[in-house]
Amino acid sequence: MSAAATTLDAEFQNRFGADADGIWSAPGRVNLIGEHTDYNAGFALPFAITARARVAVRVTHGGEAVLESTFAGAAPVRVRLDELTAEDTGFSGDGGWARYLAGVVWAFARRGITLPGLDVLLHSDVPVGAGLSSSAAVECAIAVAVNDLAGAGLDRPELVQICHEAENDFVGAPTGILDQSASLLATAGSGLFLDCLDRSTRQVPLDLAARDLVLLVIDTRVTHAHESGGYRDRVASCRLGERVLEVSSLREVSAQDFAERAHLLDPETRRRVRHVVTENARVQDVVALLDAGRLEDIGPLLTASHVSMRDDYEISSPELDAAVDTALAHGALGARMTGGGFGGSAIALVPIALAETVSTAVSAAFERSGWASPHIYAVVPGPGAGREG
Ligand code: GAF
Repeated sequence: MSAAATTLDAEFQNRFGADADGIWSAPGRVNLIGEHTDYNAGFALPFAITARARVAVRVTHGGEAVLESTFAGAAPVRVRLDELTAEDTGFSGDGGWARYLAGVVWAFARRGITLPGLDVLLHSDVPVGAGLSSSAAVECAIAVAVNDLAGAGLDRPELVQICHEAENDFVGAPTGILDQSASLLATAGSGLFLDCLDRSTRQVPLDLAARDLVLLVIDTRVTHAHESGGYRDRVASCRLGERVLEVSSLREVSAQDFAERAHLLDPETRRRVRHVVTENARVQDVVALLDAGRLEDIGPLLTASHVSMRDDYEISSPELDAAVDTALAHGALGARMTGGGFGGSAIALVPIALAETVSTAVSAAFERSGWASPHIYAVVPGPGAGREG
C-alpha cells in the first residue's frame, strides 16, 4: 500500500471503529490536447496524473451509505440507499463532494448492482477546481470500489459510462466522457488517444524525460465548476451548430465542410464550431507526431489550441492567457489551458533546462498583476484507477 493509502486506512478505523474492506484510488488528469471535443464525439489525448482520489470502503448491512471525507469542515452525509434518487437535494452545499460518491452508487443501482450498505471515507490530493478533474477522480475511485465489492465484474468502458451517468444525471453537470476515460483507462507513461465517437482508445507513449522535456502545470488558482454558466452555454452552442449544419455531431464536420457551410452559422456559433473542427484536427496531428517519435515538435499545436480556446471558444481567462504567454516568452515549446476553462490550469511543454526560468517568470508575472501566486509543478503520466489494498 502507498503511504497515503495506509494513512487513509488508519483514519477510516479511527472514524468508523472498524477496518475498511479495502482502499481504491483513481487519478486526476491533464488533457494534453482535445478540449471540448468529447461531447462532440471528437478526439482527445489526456493522461492520468499521479495525484489521486482515494476511498476506504466497508460493506455494512443497515441499508445506509455513510459518506465521510477529509475535506476541511466537511460534515458526514448519511443516506438511505433505497431513497437515493437523481432529484435528491440533500447533497448541496457543504455536502457537494458527496454527490459524486452517491451518484456512482445510484448509477450502479440503476443496473441492479447494489450493496447492503456502505461506509466510505474519501481523501483526495487532486486539487479541486484546478481543471485537473477532481470530480471524476472521486467518481472513478468509488466506481472501482463498488465494482469489486459487489463482485459486479464490469469492464472499464462500462465503469466510464456509470461515472458519466453519475455526473450528468445525478450531479447535473453536462460533461462528456473525457475525464472518466482518462482516470479509468490511462496507463503510466502514456497518453490516452480517445475517440469519443466509438469510445475506442489507444495508448500513445509519452516519455517526456527521454527528450529532456517537462510538462509544467500552472494552476492559476482561479477555480471553476461545470454545472452551470459557460460550460453549459458552450454545449448548447455546439447543439445549435449541429442543427444548423444538419449533422448528428460536430465530429462529422471536416475543415472543408466548415469552409463551405460556415456562412449558415451566426458569428458566435461559427466561432464555437470552428474551435471544435480545428481542435479535432490538432489532436490527430499531435498523435501523428507522437507516433513518429517527434514529441518536441508538438508545441505549436498546443499553442494553437490555446489560441482557439481564447478567441473562438472564449473559455480562457486573463490568468490563463498570462500563464501561456509568459511561458512561451521564456522558452516553452508550446502552452495551453487544459480542462474545461474559465479558470483552472494551463500546461507548458518546456525543455528541462528552462523549467526554473519559466516557473519564475510566470510567478513574477502573476505578482505584477496582483494575482494569487500560481502553483507550478511538473507532471508525468501516472497509472489509472485501481485497488491499492
Ligand atoms: C471538463 C469536462 F468534464 C470534460 O467532459 C471535457 O468536456 C472538458 O471539460 C473540456 O475538454 O473537464
